[in-house]
Amino acid sequence: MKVAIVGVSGAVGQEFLRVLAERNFPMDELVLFGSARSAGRTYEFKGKKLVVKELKEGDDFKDIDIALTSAGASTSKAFEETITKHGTVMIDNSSAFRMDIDVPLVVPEVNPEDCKNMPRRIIANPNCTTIQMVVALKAIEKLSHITRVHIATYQSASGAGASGMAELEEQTKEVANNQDPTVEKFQYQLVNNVIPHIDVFLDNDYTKEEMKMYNETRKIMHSDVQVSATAVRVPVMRSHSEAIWVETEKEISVDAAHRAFEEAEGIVVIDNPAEKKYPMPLYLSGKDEVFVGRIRKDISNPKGLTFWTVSDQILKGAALNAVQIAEYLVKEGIVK
Ligand code: 2RA
Repeated sequence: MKVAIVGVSGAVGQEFLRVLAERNFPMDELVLFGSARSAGRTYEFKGKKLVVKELKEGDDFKDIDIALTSAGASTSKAFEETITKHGTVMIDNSSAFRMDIDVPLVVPEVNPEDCKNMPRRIIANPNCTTIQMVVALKAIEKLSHITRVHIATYQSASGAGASGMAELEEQTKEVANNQDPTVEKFQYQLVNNVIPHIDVFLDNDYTKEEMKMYNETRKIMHSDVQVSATAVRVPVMRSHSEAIWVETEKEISVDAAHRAFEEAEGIVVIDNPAEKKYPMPLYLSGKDEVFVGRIRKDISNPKGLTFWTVSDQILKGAALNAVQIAEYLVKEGIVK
């Protein structure tokens, strides 16, 4: 089994290295690809130094079984042919192919079987906010069909990559020293602020980020569920939080919801308000799971529930989900 990482120098690319090593992914060789700027850099993997090769058209992917790609949508589109033409399965973390009808969009806890139909040898990794949400929604859907979801996201700086995290760190120091904060990656100062604007605004006055949650959730869950999101950037380093309201066909009790979350794959419940126990990004970054708390009836809707989720955007929101897809492909013998 030969695996490639494309975009290894980025925040998600670096997390691919860590997750593959930590989960001891079964492979004989790992090849690293990056831009001309990254070519020649070395990264350690399981005690060996690997040199980054420049991603170029040609036959570099001839013997590669799985390529984990996270180098931006334009790069994924430009190199689709180069990566897949010899049969390599491209598990792509960018937004390039997510809504293509012939590309499965997969969260292993929710719709793993969709991996079995990949005519273009591409499997798309959903947007980070969608991944953590559908892991939680899956538990509720098993109890009763979800007809409507409202979400408010509290998205960390890591969603804007390593440079986003660096800018938050820089602003924190500058503001502490009464200096004008550096504002390049985000629309405004992020420290002591929240910004209700992630990606570009569309004609319906939702942002592209918010419409990803509508479109991707319906594709992954094979559902007509109605979804309305407000995506907000908050001064947190690397975990996204989400306040979620669901409406279901049948009324669901809080106890039933609690049990469903407790029993669900990939979820850890932290929910004891009396003891001030609820998920918080500061304490859960670097962990694999989706954390669920504040589970309660939606007092405005007899068929409504509301709850809070936290998950590491770079891990389950990107690198871990992609590696879990690769693990599924190997377990099912889809890639040998
Ligand atoms: C963000 N979900 O948080 C987007 C891209 N990772 O910025």
